[in-house]
Amino acid sequence: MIMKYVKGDLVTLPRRGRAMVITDLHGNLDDFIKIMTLWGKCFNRKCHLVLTGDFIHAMGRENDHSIEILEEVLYFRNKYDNFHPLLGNHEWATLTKILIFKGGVNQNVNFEQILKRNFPYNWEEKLEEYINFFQTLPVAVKTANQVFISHAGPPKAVYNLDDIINLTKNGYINNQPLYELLWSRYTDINQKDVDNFLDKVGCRAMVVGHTSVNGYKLKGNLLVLSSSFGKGKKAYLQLDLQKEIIKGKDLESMVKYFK
Ligand SMILES: [Mn+2]
Repeated sequence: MIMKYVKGDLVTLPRRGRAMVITDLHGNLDDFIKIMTLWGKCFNRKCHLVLTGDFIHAMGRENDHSIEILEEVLYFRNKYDNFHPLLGNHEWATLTKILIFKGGVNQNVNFEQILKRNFPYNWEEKLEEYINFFQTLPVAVKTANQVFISHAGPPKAVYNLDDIINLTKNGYINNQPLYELLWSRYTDINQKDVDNFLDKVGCRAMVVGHTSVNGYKLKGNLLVLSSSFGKGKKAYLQLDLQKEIIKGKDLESMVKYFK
């Protein structure tokens, strides 16, 4: 495993090049292939690719390509130091074995069933392998131009960047800041909480997925993106790592749509 940019639970990106930020794939293989093709064209894979978690768990079993995506994500993470999958609440639920529902469907049961379908003889081993992999996933990215990227959030009880770097040291269960970083929705957070958090971690703007929007939604300094599973348009962020970012609005021109 190459961990050039990773310290504890945090990925730190330098003031150089670009980062593509992709949210919530939820087992959509067609979208994943589109993204990987796009990344291939982004300076020949020299751009950073950030997947902000929830690459697994679809609504129905027929179109759930979580396993195919997971195998690819594992492969690319081991091969490229600029490929950055992060932990989402669905990976968290799989590793903690805490039940999670989506569209009324028990996703843990669903995931076990697709594991059994793909690996009839060794599905339990594969599940352990995936759980071990999820435990290696960072929870956030901080860029040199002061952008914070995570699955959801921000969490309240975070006082400095070290709290993020050491976030999973307290375990995955009964860990309130981790829980909030993975589950808090922008609809339940006010702009003051976002700004307080950004202040503590030395950032100016924050990018999350987790809550479905029509492409993107900018709320103060918080940019919410839906790249695959969402409410219509599918958007990603083509983040210029050199540009000075002083507020959320500075990210807006870097939001791109999938054709
Ligand atoms: Mn989510």
